Amino acid sequence: KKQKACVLWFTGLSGAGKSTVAGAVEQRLHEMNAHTYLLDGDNVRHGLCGDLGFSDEDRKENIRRVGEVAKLMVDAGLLVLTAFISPHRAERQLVRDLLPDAEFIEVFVDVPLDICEQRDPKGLYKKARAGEIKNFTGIDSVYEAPDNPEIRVENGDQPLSIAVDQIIQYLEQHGYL
Ligand code: GGZ
Repeated sequence: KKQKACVLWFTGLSGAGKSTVAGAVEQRLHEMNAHTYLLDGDNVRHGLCGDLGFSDEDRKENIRRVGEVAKLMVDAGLLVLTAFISPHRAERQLVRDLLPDAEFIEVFVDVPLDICEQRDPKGLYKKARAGEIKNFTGIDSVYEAPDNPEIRVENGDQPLSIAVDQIIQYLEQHGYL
């Protein structure tokens, strides 16, 4: 059976685990012989979006470019996973509008801010609180949670595998796999 191309658009706070969940989903998809590509800050913010920072305007352009690239990859038949904070509803909607309905799947990685801040894997929240980083999402820059995401996973205190199972199940039940 052939895979149906789509974008799994992960959104959530810094430290919510978007890249971790997306990476684990991708690994599971590979075991199922699916063809995928994971776009995240590591492979985008140095190259394609290397000229952009974290002002509202730059984030908007970041998300626009990622959306356009994801669309090209869907045209190429891939299951695309993207892991960006993408803090603004309006920009996520713009990406949604680039694609046919069934090809955009919004995945809200829902972790309360205080837990992200406790995790603080890169010490960025601490720097933001100290005023050393400006416009940090959740501190002095907005995060607008999705109202109606196709998938909402909790990645606070439950095992990663539960979130991964939930996403794989969604893809199977909706005929993507
Ligand atoms: C938010 C920032 C900032 C500011 C640097 N605000 O946890 P991380 O480190 O690895 O993920 C964050 C990443 C966010 O980049 P995105 O491309 O996902 O953002 S957006 O969708 O809003 O364009 C964080 C790091 O970059 N980082 N400065 N001010 N996150």
